[in-house]
Amino acid sequence: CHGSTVKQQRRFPDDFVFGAATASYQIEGAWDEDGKGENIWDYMTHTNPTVIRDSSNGDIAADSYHNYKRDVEMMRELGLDAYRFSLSWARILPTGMANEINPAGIAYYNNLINEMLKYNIEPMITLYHWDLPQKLQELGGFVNPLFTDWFEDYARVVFENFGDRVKMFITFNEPYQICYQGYGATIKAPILNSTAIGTYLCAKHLVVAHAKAFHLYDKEFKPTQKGVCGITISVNWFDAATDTEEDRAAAEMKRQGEWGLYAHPIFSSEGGFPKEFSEKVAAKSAQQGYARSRMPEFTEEENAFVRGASDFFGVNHYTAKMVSATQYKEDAPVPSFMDDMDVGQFALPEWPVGASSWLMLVPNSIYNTLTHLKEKYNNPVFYITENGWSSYPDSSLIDDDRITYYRSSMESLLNCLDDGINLKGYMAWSLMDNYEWMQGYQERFGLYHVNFEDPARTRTPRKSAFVYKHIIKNRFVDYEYEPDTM
Ligand code: PNW
Repeated sequence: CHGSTVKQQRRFPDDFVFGAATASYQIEGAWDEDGKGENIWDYMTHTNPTVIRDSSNGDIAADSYHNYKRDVEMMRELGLDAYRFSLSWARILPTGMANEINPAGIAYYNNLINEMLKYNIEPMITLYHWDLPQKLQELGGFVNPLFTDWFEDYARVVFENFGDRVKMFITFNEPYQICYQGYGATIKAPILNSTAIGTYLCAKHLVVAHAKAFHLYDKEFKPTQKGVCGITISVNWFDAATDTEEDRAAAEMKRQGEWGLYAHPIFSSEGGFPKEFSEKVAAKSAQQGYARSRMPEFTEEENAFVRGASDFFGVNHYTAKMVSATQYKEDAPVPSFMDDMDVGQFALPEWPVGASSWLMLVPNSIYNTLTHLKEKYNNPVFYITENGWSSYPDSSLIDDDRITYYRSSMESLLNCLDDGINLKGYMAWSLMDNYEWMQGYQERFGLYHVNFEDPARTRTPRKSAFVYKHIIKNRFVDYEYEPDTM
């Protein structure tokens, strides 16, 4: 029974941070305006448009470059405490290198930040959400060990220009999606498909680059700017299909391969890549005739540098899968990341599916995830930095399926808080419809609908926007609430 007068409502504390998230390439547009350089998504979508489901690109996207005041107005309409957005590296540093700073790029983000601060909305900056300057990709991008220096130089420019007003920095968004999907496969730019090697080189360099930016902030900026710096990793919940030892080991292998590669070096007490996974890759590499493991190790010095290098653990969480040692295995090439991991996965039939084939609503999966991470990594500070539901382009503004998903997430968050998990905030993905990467404009995650046919890119709140607003304002989930403006 949901009778709000009968049932005692569980509440979110007043200082719990509710927000929404976006990413530069997905919303900004203005791809070559005012001195912006080309990035790997500009390059890929222009030279190879058919890799995108609807052959579209982010040239204009939601045109937030010209609509930032409306974006902030939406944040105010929702009553957001915070807004998480990412910086376009090539808008700030057109060639990727820090020798040449584009003043128009700095001005755009200053305008956005200042507009938010007028209304007490806390800015959270992601330095890297997948749009690498193309010039750096031509030098190898993340598989070049010098990447760690380029990223540190870029981070310095960011802290120097925005750190006086921005108190929360996230270095990277979703290393697995960058390293496996982008370098190891053809699911994200730069579609390098270097599955057995590129994935792991990227993993190591990304983690070291993160640590360099963290230490730079910690030593040179934090003492005066007093903010925090962390990383966001996508962590879905992977449960063993059965209670057998084989399936439990398979689930652990899946967790190590998908997010442990990035979380373990930073958040575990021993550091380095996860033990079982790296031993497995080393053994397979030897078998396959490689002179050394395809997965690089961390030196003692690197390990110490990376370990503990984060003020918080940002978690992007969407869904869950069951993992099996024997069933649902797809044929994987040898050698490959998938062959290294060597497990099968499936979804339960009762889980509702969104417009994205991978996205199922799995009750309490946030709680299961954070409980696991809390145990494993000694109770760090957590933020859920993304969580959301996709619908089809022609779906109604009355998005009851998205409301069901968000309410289910809220219950899971409250379970976390009840259990003493150190969870400080939650960002909905997304503030508005945007360019959904390889799916183009065919999957919509917005609390606000965006009309991509309309040159003005008009934004209209969905029903879920009103429900989220009500939750933020009242700090509990009211199942009786029906917006009267729809
Ligand atoms: C995230 N998964 O990617 C990205 O950070 C966003 O840019 C993107 O728009 C959003 O989620 C929706 O796709 C993910 O399978 C994609 O768990 C898939 C998964 C996780 C994150």
